Amino acid sequence: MKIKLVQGDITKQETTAIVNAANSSLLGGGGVDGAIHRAGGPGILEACRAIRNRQGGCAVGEAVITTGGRLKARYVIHTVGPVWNHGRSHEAHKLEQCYVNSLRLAEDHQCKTIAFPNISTGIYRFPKEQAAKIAVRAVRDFKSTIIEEATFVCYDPENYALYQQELSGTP
Ligand code: AR6
Repeated sequence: MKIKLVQGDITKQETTAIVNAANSSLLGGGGVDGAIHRAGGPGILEACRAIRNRQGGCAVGEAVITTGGRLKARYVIHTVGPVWNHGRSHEAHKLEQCYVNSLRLAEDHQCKTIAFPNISTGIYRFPKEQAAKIAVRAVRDFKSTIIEEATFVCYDPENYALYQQELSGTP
């Protein structure tokens, strides 16, 4: 799996799937979640509500998949990152699970390309450097015969610089 890094807005990505940093309610919110629902239109929320009715939301570290609505991406994979609690609540493992479970869902749906935001590093306050290390390791270690390319989409320059550093290290 090739790994790419870009700085920008994930809603503009032309990958088969984009990942959303959602919350357990799946009903939308601020940050990248708000941006994805705004850009993708009401079809995404409608699909999220159907999932809620079926399974009652989404647990931390888990992921669900919906239409991409009006986005260029065919799918949105909604994953719920951990709220940073000073490392006391297995946040590192939960964050890793977000990446792994999103990649598994992408494979189940035959996605060739996927784009990730920097899950949990906004409103959920996960330390950015540690989050970047976890994200890069989880994606590098994931061996796929279906997904050809994973893109990290960094919105803020601080995350972009951290990912540049992390990705320039030995694979
Ligand atoms: N494209 C890519 N990345 C973005 C964009 C965008 N358009 N907008 C923000 N980011 P956050 P969290 C980056 O707060 O910390 C929501 O209310 C941002 O710079 O969106 O996982 C949910 O509903 C940051 O690096 O997600 C949850 O309640 C990263 O996305 C809660 O926030 C994640 O920041 C989830 O918090």
